Amino acid sequence: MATGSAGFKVMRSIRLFAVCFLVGMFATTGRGQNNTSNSSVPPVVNVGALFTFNSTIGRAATLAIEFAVEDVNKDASVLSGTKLNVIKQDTNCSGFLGTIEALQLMEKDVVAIIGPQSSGIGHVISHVVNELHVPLLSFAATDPTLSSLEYPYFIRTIHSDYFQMNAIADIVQYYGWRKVTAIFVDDDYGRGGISALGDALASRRAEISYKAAFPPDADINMISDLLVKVNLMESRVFIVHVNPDSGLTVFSIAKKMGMMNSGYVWIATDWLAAILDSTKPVDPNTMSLIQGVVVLHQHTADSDLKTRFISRWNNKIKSSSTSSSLNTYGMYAYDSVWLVAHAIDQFLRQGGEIVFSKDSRLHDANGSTLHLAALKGFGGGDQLLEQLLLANFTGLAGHIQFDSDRNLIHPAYDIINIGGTGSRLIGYWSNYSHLSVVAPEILYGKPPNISTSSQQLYSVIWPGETAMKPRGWVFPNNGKPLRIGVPNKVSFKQFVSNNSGADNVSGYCIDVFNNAINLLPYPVPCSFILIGDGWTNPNYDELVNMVAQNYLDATVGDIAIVRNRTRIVDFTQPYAESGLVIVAPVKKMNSSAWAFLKPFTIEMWCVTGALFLFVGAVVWILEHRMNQDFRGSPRQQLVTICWGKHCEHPWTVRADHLAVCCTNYQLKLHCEPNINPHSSTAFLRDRRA
Ligand SMILES: *C1O[C@H](CO)[C@@H](O)[C@H](O)[C@H]1NC(C)=O
Ligand SMILES: *[C@@H]1O[C@H](CO)[C@@H](O)[C@H](O)[C@H]1NC(C)=O
Ligand SMILES: *[C@@H]1O[C@H](CO)[C@@H](O)[C@H](O)[C@H]1NC(C)=O
Ligand SMILES: *[C@@H]1O[C@H](CO)[C@@H](O)[C@H](O)[C@H]1NC(C)=O
Ligand SMILES: *[C@@H]1O[C@H](CO)[C@@H](O)[C@H](O)[C@H]1NC(C)=O
Ligand SMILES: *[C@@H]1O[C@H](CO)[C@@H](O)[C@H](O)[C@H]1NC(C)=O
Ligand SMILES: *[C@@H]1O[C@H](CO)[C@@H](O)[C@H](O)[C@H]1NC(C)=O
Ligand SMILES: *[C@@H]1O[C@H](CO)[C@@H](O)[C@H](O)[C@H]1NC(C)=O
Ligand SMILES: *[C@@H]1O[C@H](CO)[C@@H](O)[C@H](O)[C@H]1NC(C)=O
Ligand SMILES: *[C@@H]1O[C@H](CO)[C@@H](O)[C@H](O)[C@H]1NC(C)=O
Ligand SMILES: *[C@@H]1O[C@H](CO)[C@@H](O)[C@H](O)[C@H]1NC(C)=O
Ligand SMILES: *[C@@H]1O[C@H](CO)[C@@H](O)[C@H](O)[C@H]1NC(C)=O
Repeated sequence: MATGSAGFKVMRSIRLFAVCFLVGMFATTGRGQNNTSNSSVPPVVNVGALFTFNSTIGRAATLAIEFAVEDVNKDASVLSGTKLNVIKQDTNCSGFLGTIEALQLMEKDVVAIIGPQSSGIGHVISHVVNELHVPLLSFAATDPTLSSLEYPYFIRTIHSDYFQMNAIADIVQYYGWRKVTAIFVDDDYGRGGISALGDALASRRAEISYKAAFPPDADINMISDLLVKVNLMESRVFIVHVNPDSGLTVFSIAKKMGMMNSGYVWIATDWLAAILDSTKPVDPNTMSLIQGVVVLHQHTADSDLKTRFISRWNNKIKSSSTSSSLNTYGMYAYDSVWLVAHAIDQFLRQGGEIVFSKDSRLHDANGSTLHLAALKGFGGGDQLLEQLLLANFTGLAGHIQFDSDRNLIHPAYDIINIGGTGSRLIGYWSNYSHLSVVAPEILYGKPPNISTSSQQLYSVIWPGETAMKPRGWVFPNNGKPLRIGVPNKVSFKQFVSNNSGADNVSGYCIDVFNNAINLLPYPVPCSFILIGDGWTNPNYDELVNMVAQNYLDATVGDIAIVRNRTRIVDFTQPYAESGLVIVAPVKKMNSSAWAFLKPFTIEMWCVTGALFLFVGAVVWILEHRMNQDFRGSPRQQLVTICWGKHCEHPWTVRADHLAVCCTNYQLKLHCEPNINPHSSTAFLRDRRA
């Protein structure tokens, strides 16, 4: 049964329980059909439209759909001979009503439904349309979990929040934040979007550290309680993904709580852009709430069509006071009508017939008063769906075409920074090249470049009128300063000493500590607590124990790092290095003139002397037969052995001696008898020359 698992999804919404039962009844595999109509070119084609009229999105959609129907019926090339008739139903922001009204539309021979606006209703009636083969074209249900695999008759004519959340994750990554807090409305739209955000952040090694969800009908107290909780958390990057119709409440409460000041980062999804687009000029009170917020806005390419449409829209709303300004949802609603018109046109051209059949299993025989038998399936649903997915035309919001995953091609967002009474475009995000300051239409002509170095945004003025990028988080012990124990010493006050009050300590240790704290990229509030009575030095083991027992968060002082202390607390690197020291008893030594002999023992000196004579003897043996210098009386020869050749300048003689030993007779330092020692030059001469 197709709805076995799908029924489970519906159960998410308790309010829709009754509907869930009803949907279960449609679920069958085979259907008994009865053709009721068989005319090849019908004079009228009915299309349903399902949204909340009195909502930010709905007000724009109402007029956009009205314009679109007018244009389609005027255009002779599309649906010639057939009138497109849109039957609108108001879901009034209610999942229950929305579902009932969707069922009512099915009784009215609609070939497709434009809507629903709400992702929650989208989930429920997707089951119904799957059975009745009526395609749903939602221009506002952005929940990424409304996937085409589970709901083949659901087509999203707007970009899925999957892309928007990837855009936010790229912004978070661009600014180097690691943790964000998500504030969202706890319905299918909110949960689906935030779950996509979690996935997108995870792939960029960031995370949602806290998910703050509030129910769709939350009152001011609930939201302020939630923001109080959020404010105690570590992250200062808030992603707000709520409904346009209640979203500004979050900001007005945040502003009251001082959460729109410097240090905070607020990123809003396109709901805020829809509000700003819809109310022009924007109320200055609203603008004052959202200073410094970064907003995503569905990117729509500029075109003549768009320009003409906007001026037509503005002319229209001048004459009728109730309508809103055009927002992107209105553009997508307009394009959805055209999409349906093109598809029906193709469907009829290919010989398709608009035939409705009753589901034989929906008889009211067993006493039900729900008139379920009135629900009719569209016989040509498959072919129409096929035509819808083959769409290829340029609409108001850009090129309308679906990729193999049934997503609209070229998802892109404008990134806007609110400041003063207006907003500033700081860049674009596109699925193609991610963050960039160049419009996506230009980028599509170039090879995609998503390298980190190519990501670029213009500077942002953050909340609190600062251009400096907020750090994005605070010390988690928010508000409570760290308790730092300081020994109240009597001796060695240079290390630590109390000045006059308990909070005023000074000394070398405190200076080191303060400098280290200042090097941290975030402020850490500390309070110093003096330990000890000031009459005797405190017991440092007790001081260390206080940290271990969590009475203190840390302690600062001239505390020695010893083994049993390291077992219970962590120490910093020592700032006064004593090194590894071995203490040994000192032997008294009497100093004398012979102290210079101390380095070597007597035996060592003897060996050194013997070697001296031995080398001389070896040299004499080798030399005396051929070298004149080694001849003469025995006394002369003895001097030569011990001292080298007798010469006026003793240095040159020694050099001679060494040269002979080392260079195997090749070179000889020649001794000049009459040289002046200050300008002496030694000649190197090849002996054999
Ligand atoms: C439907 O149209 C076909 C021709 O296209 C015709 O043969 C058939 O009789 C029609 N059926 C009804 C019920 O009108
Ligand atoms: C279609 O319905 C009519 C009565 O409305 C009935 O006579 C006919 O047999 C049905 N045809 C089929 C194929 O069920
Ligand atoms: C319904 O009409 C279509 C053509 O319009 C035809 O192919 C189909 O067999 C008919 N179904 C029944 C049950 O008569
Ligand atoms: C639309 O809703 C607002 C509150 O959301 C309400 O004040 C207003 O009266 C409603 N307008 C209509 C026409 O129902
Ligand atoms: C929409 O719902 C609200 C309460 O949720 C109700 O006050 C209002 O009358 C409803 N509007 C319509 C047109 O049903
Ligand atoms: C109505 O009830 C009878 C017996 O209670 C059952 O056989 C029949 O299938 C039911 N019909 C429908 C449409 O549920
Ligand atoms: C879409 O239409 C354009 C011309 O308008 C054509 O060049 C392009 O190939 C079409 N794309 C597809 C996928 O059919
Ligand atoms: C988005 O980009 C990814 C990878 O770059 C690509 O696989 C996907 O098809 C794109 N989606 C759309 C809708 O363009
Ligand atoms: C992407 O952009 C960066 C910086 O603009 C550039 O250095 C790099 O070569 C580009 N890569 C490609 C593939 O174009
Ligand atoms: C701080 O030291 C001063 C003397 O320098 C002493 O009078 C005072 O009582 C000490 N304060 C504390 C809290 O021990
Ligand atoms: C701490 O004491 C010094 C002088 O001993 C004084 O200049 C300084 O203002 C004091 N600081 C605080 C915070 O009391
Ligand atoms: C560390 O050892 C000393 C002496 O052995 C002892 O007095 C002290 O209590 C011990 N300290 C800790 C924290 O165990």
